[in-house]
This record gives sequence, structure tokens and C-alpha cells, in this order.
Amino acid sequence: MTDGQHVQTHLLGREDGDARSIDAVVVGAGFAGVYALYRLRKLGFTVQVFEAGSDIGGTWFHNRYPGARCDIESLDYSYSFDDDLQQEWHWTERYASQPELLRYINHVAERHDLRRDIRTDSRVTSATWDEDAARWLVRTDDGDAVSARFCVLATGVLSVAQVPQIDGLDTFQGEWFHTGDWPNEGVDVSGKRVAVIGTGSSGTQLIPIVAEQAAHLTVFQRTPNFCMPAQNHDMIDEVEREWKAEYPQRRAFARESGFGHNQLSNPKKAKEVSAEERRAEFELRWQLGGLYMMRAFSDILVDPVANEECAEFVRGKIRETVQDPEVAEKLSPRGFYFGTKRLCSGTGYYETFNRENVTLVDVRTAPIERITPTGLATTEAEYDVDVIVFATGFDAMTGSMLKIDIQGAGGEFLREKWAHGPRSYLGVAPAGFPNLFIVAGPGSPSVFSNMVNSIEQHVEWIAALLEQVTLRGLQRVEATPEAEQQWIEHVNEVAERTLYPRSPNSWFFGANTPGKPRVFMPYVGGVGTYRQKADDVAAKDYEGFVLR
Ligand code: N01
Repeated sequence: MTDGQHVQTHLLGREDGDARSIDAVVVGAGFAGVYALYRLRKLGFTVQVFEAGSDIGGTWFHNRYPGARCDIESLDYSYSFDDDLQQEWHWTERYASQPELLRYINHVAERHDLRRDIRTDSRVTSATWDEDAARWLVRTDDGDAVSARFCVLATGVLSVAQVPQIDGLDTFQGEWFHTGDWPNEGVDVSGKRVAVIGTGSSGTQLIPIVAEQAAHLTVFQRTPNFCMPAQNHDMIDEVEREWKAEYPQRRAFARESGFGHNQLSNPKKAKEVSAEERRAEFELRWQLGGLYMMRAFSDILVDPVANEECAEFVRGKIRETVQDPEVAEKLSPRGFYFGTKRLCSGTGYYETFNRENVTLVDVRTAPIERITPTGLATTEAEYDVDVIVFATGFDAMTGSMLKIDIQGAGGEFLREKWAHGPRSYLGVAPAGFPNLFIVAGPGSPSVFSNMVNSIEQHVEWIAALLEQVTLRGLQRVEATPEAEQQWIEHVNEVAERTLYPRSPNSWFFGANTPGKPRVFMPYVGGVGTYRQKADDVAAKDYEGFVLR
């Protein structure tokens, strides 16, 4: 009998009674799962974390592609729950690289002795609600099973890497990789002919580095996106000192802000100032780099005229940077509003297209038809390459949860409930799924915010609720369908006030995943507003939930 068959038999043979009984199961050991474990342990709970990867870190474990880096300042994109940690930890750069973020999360796990409750290489395959016992039975692909009072899904929003269905991939004789599933040992592209498909956040970070190493790089671009210069640099001692001295105020500011960090938003509307002032503000934001442009004016994502002026400013920068006017035009985003496809932040991205060893292929006009044994064929030409990199994104926000057979009260599966798009109260609790909670999922600020800030808010809010349930000697907490419906309507109403619904061709809508319902998934009402709403619900004795 093979190992696989053995596991299978073991699983089939396992009775529910074999499952270890614990208080809470946490699925995923990225920033969310690690903090959930810390927090739930503080309640005195027994907790088991299951992590599909071979180590902890989630996004920052899997996205090891060259150039992977966060685009929120490191001093902001970090846990605030442990003051000693935030004072002691030294970030070496303005924006942390993937290796540094991975070192950080490992340090946090060691510091708080979290590893002993994390089982790696263990993918949760099913979670089934047992109404009589009021518990979740959770099983994994390595034959483990637990029976838990509470189930916390910390499965990540951009964690299911998506390789497009292109004919012939199985015939390709070279190597291929996805940025979101990069080999631990790295990939040596020196002297090789490389194809990169995709020019989103991952592609724009990776392309300049691959260009420096490869003999030749061909970039296959379907939709050019706006890529801001990251303006990354080594940490400045004085900035670090000041920031650490001001941490209480800075964290408080971030919690009440629109996006969960300290990047300053201009409160003025674009139309309130002169054309010169607008240009000066755009220039300032370009120099500040990264995501600062999103907050150049308060109406950038609301007023089409302000948005187009901002977009044209960036196109002007592309024309100034890229020497070949035809290439510059191909790289210039058009046909969607600035910022409605997640803004990219890179280093030397547009400059890369001035290199002699880099070719840009527009696959909007000439789509990729197939992969051949030696490379790629578009409708117009064939390209021989040694390596193909798919920087083609993720089944975002819902993919990681819907891979699991999650069956709630009454037998409904989460994937059935979400057949027309994700539904939950506050983006935290789907009605019909008692005692189950989602960290930073659809319907909450999530990807529209500093994820670490939103993770902390969710984990703390969920922990406070579970504490109440436990202290009151209750068994079951569930969102009502009415509260869920009202929340969905609110999420949609807020989105309708912005330009997002007018540019629905993005992963925010699931548009990049074949067959996925087109629903705008994040909550764009702001991190501070969201926090207030969630706190109000708690203050009104968890209005919209039934506790029993
Ligand atoms: O993925 P994406 P990503 N043929 O979906 C193209 C976060 N992140 O991994 O736009 C040809 O954005 C696709 O084209 P189109 C961040 O939130 C953050 O880059 O669908 N092309 C697009 O160009 C980000 O938004 C950081 O027409 C195909 C690209 O592939 C999110 O993760 C760094 C194709 C996919 O872009 C996802 O970013 C990295 C096909 N068949 C990621 N299929 C930072 O913090 C897809 N594409 C900086």
C-alpha cells in the first residue's frame, strides 16, 4: 500500500470519535493564523493551527519570487499587539522584502512559543458542523482530525495561485513557475531566455530583476497597469527612532484611518485646487512613491475627471521614461480608472523596457494561443524560451476557503451559499455557519487596507466575541440572514459611490478567475469606519448575531 493510499484508508476509517477535542481550530499560519493562535491561547483555549505549506508565513512563505516586497511601510506593516516587539524589531528597509517579512513572522512565532500548536504540511480538506455537539469536525489531508468549538479561517486572500489554462503547457520542455508558488531553493535564470506572463504587482516587481539576470526576457502583457516607483531605501535611523517613539499615536491613527496605515491622505478634492497645484501634488506623490498616489486627492477614486488627470500624469511619466514611443504607448494603461486595478509599486519597472535584452509583447492584440515544447505561440509569432514565469495572479479572496468542503448547519456547503458571490455578516461570519469566522475576508476592508492592521482588528474582535460566548456558558453564535443581507447591501452601496464598479475587470471582482461570479468583494468604506461599525455591533450585545 502506498503512503497516499494509507492516508486515504486512515481518513475513511476515522470515526468522528477519533478526533481530538479542542476549543478552536485555526486554518492557516500566515500573519492572521499566527496572531489568532496567540490571541485565542490568551483566552485559555486549546488551539490547533493547520498550515498547508511546509512552514509558516502564508503569503510571505509562498511568494518568494525575486523582488517580492511589501508596498506598505515596514514600520506600519507589522504587528502592534506586542510593544516590546515593535520597539525591538529593526526593519532594514522602508519597505520590507519577502525574506525579511518571513524572518519577522518566524521571530514572532518563536518569541511567543507558537510553533508547538502549528501543524505544517497539513491541508484542511473539510470542516463539518455537528449540530448536536455544536462543534466543527475538521479533517486534513495528512489524516489528522479535530473536533473544535470554534473554527477560524485564516486562509489568506491571495493564496490560491492561478496558472491559466493554455494548451500545451504539459509539452513544454523548459521549466515553468508561478510567482505565488516559487520554489524554496530559488530559480537561476542567468543566461536563460525567460518569458514572463502577467504585469500586475508580482510581474512588475519581478520583471526588472529577471531582466538583469536573463539572456533575454520577453514580457507578455495583456493589460498594462499603473506602476508607481516604490522609492524604497534603507531604513533611516532618525525615521525609525521617531516612529518608535510615536508608536502609540501612529498605531491609533492607522486604526482610525481609511486604509489602516500612516500614509497621509490629502483631504482636498482635485477640483478645489488649480491645475498647477494638482500637478504639484501628483509630482509629490510620485516622489513619495508606492501607493501614495491613491491619496493625492480625496476624490481620485470617485471623480472620473480627477481620476483621468491622475492617470494622464502617470502616462506622462511613462513617456518620459521609456525611450521607444511605441513601447511607452503599449505600457500606458487605458480603458479603466486609475487605481481600480490594484496599483503596482516597483523599482525600475518602466526603465527595464529600455534594455536591449527585453521585449514587450502585447497579448491583448495577439493573444497567446498555445505553449509549445520550446516556448510560446501567439496568434502572430512564436517565442522560444527556456523558462516561463506565470505572474498571473490568484483565485482571490474566496478561493482558499472554497477549496475546503465547509458544511454548515442544515448541510449547506459554503461553496453553494457563495455560488453567486461571497456573503457574510461584517465580512466575518456567514449566516448558516455557526461558530465559524473569517479573518480579513470578502466584505471587510481586507485587501483594501494594511492587511496586518485589519488582521489584528478582526482577530481581536473575534476573540472578544468568543470570550463572551464562553463566559456566558453558551455554545453557539451565528449571524442572522437579515443582518448578513443588510451588510451586503451596505458593502455594495459604499462601492457604488466609487469608480470601482465602473472598472470591473479586476480580481477585486473575481474577473480573472474563469467561471467566478462577478461581485465586488472588499469593503471600501474605510478601516476606521469599519472598526466603528464592528465595535457598535459588539456594544449592542452583538446585534445581528444569535447567541445561545
Ligand atoms: O496578480 P494580478 P499579481 N494571459 O492578478 C495577467 C498583491 N501583491 O500576483 O489584467 C495573459 O494582479 C493579468 O492580465 P489582466 C496585490 O494586492 C502585492 O500580480 O487579467 N496574461 C495581470 O496582468 C496584487 O494586486 C504585492 O488582463 C494573463 C497579471 O497576469 C495581488 O497580490 C506584490 C493571463 C496578474 O496580475 C495580485 O498580484 C505582489 C493570461 N491567460 C502581489 N492571466 C506588494 O505588496 C492573467 N494574466 C507589492
